[in-house]
Amino acid sequence: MTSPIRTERHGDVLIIISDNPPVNALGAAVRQGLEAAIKQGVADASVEAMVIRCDGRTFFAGADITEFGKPMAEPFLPTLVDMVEASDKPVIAAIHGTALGGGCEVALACHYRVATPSAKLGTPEVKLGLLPGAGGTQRLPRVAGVRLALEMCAKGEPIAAQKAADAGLVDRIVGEGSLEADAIAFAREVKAARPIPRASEREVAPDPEAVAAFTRENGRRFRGFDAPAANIACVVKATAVPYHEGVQFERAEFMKLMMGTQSAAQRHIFFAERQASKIDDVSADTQLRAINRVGVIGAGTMGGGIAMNFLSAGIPVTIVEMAQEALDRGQGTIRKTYEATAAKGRMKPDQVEAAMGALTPTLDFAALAECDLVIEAVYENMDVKKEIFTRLDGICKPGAILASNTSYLNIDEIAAVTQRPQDVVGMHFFSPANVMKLLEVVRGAQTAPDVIATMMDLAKKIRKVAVVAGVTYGFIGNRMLMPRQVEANKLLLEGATPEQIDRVHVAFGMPMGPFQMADLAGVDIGWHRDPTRIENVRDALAAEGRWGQKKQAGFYDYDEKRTPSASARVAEIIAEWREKTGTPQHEVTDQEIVERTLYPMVNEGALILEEGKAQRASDVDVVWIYGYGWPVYRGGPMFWAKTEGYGKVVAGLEKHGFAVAQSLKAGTIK
Ligand code: T1G
Repeated sequence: MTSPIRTERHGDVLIIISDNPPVNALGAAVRQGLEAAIKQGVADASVEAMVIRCDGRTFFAGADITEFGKPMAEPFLPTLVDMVEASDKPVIAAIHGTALGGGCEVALACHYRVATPSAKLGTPEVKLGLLPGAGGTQRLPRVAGVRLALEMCAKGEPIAAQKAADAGLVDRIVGEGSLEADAIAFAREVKAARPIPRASEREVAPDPEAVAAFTRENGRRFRGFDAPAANIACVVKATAVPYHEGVQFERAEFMKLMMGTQSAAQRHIFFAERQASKIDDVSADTQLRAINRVGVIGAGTMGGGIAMNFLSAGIPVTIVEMAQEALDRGQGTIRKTYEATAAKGRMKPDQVEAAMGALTPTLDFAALAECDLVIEAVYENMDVKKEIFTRLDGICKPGAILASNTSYLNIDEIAAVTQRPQDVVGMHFFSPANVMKLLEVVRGAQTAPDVIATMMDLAKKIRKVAVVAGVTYGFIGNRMLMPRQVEANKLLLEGATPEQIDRVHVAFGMPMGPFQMADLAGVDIGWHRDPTRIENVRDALAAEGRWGQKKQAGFYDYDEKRTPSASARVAEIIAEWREKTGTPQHEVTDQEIVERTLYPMVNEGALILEEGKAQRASDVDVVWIYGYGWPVYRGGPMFWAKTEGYGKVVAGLEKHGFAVAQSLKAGTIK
C-alpha cells in the first residue's frame, strides 16, 4: 500500500507532504510515513531544512479518532512529535485549513509555523472528552501563554491564523495561494539560524489569577464535564515543572479520560452527527433541487427564526403574513435580533443590512410562486395547515418543495391535500429556530428521495444538524418527550415536587427539568383555554393565569430576573389534586424519578427504531443532544442506555409496569 506521505526536494529544503483525505487524520500510515521522512531529512547532509505540509482541504485535523479504543500502531503520536522537535535541522509547519488536535501538536513540535490567512489552529480534544495528548498542553502555554492555552485547550474552539500570529503561535502569515513557495522561502531564511527554537525548552510563568478567573467564568459551561478540569490542570502543570515531567502528567490525565465513559460518549456523538446526514436508501450523488429563494408563511417567533437561518446563509426569503401589523412586528424582531448579534461583535453592521436586504415581507400569498422551497410556520392546527397546503399547491411552481414546520402533525395527511405529495416534507425546527442546531426532516410516505437529499444538503448550508424522522406523532424528539412528561405529572401526584423532579434532571446534566421547561415554553401551550374546565394540575395553573416565566408564575414563582423559586400556591394545588384523585402517596426517590422519566424515553426510542421511524439509534441520540440539551457526555438516550446496561433499564421499566420494547429486552438496538 502506498504511503500517504511523500517527499519532494526543493534544493536544500525537503518537503514532506501528507495526502490522506478527507482531513489528513494522523492515522498509523501517516505517522509511519512522517517518521521515515523526518529520519530521511535528518540523515541527508544535503538537507538544510524541512517543511511539512498537507494536500487536500486541510493540514492534519488531528489524531485518527477511528483508531481510538483499538490497539495503537507505532510510532505513537507523542513519540513522533518529540522526534520532529529533536531534529537538528529546522522543521517548518506550512498550515492551511484547520490544524487541529494532534495536527496542532505536530505544528507546535515544528520549530516554526507559517499559515495562510484563512487557516485555523485549535485543540478541540475537550469536545471529545479528551485533552491534547501529544505534548500540546505543555508546548502550547510555552509558546502562546497560559491564558490562550486555557482558552484553546479547555474550550476547544479553533483560533484564526492572525490571532495565532499575534500570540506568537504562528511565525508568518503567507499567501493564500502560495503556501508551499512561501514556506520554502521562509525555510531558507531560518535554515542557518541557531539555536533552533524548541517549544519544550521554553519556560512559562505561573498565572494563578488567570487560571482562577478562567475557571470561575466558565463554571456553568464546564458543569458535568470531566475533560475541561483535566485540560486546565495540565496547562497549570506546564508552568510548574519541566516539559518531560509535564508530558507524563498529561499522559496520565489523557489515559484517565480516554478510559472514561464521557469521552466514549462524546466520540460517539462526533461520528453520530456525521452519520445522521447519510440516508440509507438515498444515494450520495442524488441530483439536488436548486434552492435560490425560500418562502416562509408566518412571521411569528418560529417563522422569523426560520427565515433568519436562510438570510444568514445568503438565501433570499419571502415572508408572508395575514396582517400588516404582524408582518411589521416579525420584520422588527428579525432586525432587533441581528442588531443584538452585531452588538456582541458576532456580526458586522453591513452583514445585518445584507441579511435584512434579502428579506421580502409581503401580505400577498401569490408572491410565493417564485420560491423553490416554502416553509409553513403557522400555529399547530391541522385544518389551517391543510388549507394553506391546498393554496400552495395551486400557486407554487412545479418542483418547488412544500414543507411544514409542524412539531407533531401527520405530514402524509397534509401532503394528501396536494397533487404533489412527493414534494411535501416536514422541516421541524426547534425554538429559537435561528439558534437551535437540530432540524428534524420528516419524510412522508411519498416524499421523493431528491427532496430528502436536498433537505440534508440545505441543512448543512444553514448550519443545522439534520436527522430524518418518519411520520409518527411528535416524530423522534417530541414522541420521546411525551412519556417523560406523563410520568413527571404522575410523580407529582404520588409525592414528588416539581423542584425534586427538576433537580434530578439538572443533576443528570439536562439544562432544566420538565417543569422548568414547561414554564419556559408556556404552561398554556396546548391548553383548552377554558378556566372552568380543570382536569389536572396543569389546567389548575393555567386557569389561575400561572402560564410560566412570561407571567412570572407557573410551576415556580419567578422574580424580575426570572430566577425560579418554589411556590407555596403550586404546592397547595398539587396537594388538592392528590386529594381529589385519591392518589396513594409514597416517598419518591431520585432513582425512581430516573427510572420513570428517563427509562421510558429510551423505551420509546427503541419503539421508534423498531417501527422504522428513525434510521439508527445514533440518530435518536443526535436529536436529543441538539434539540433537547441532553448532556453530550452521556452520549444521548440510546447510548446512555447501553452504558447504563440494557438489563438494568429493562428491570427498571418492568418494575414500574411499563411494556418494554422487544429490541430493548433483547439488547438488539441498532
Ligand atoms: N479522525 C478520523 N476521521 C475524521 C477526523 C479525525 N480526526 N476528522 C474528521 N474525520 C472524518 C469525518 O468523520 C468525516 O467522515 C470526514 O472526515 C469529513 O469530516 C493526540 C487525541 C476537520 C473541522 O477533533 O472537527 O488529535 O462522515 O464531515 O465539516 O491530542 O471534521 O465523511 O465518513 O466533519 O469539513 C482532534 C475533528 C482529534 C477534529 C472538518 N481533532 N474533525 O469538518 O468535515 S483527537 C478533532 C473536525 C487528537 C491528540 C488527540 C472536522 C473538520 P465521513 P466532516 P467538515
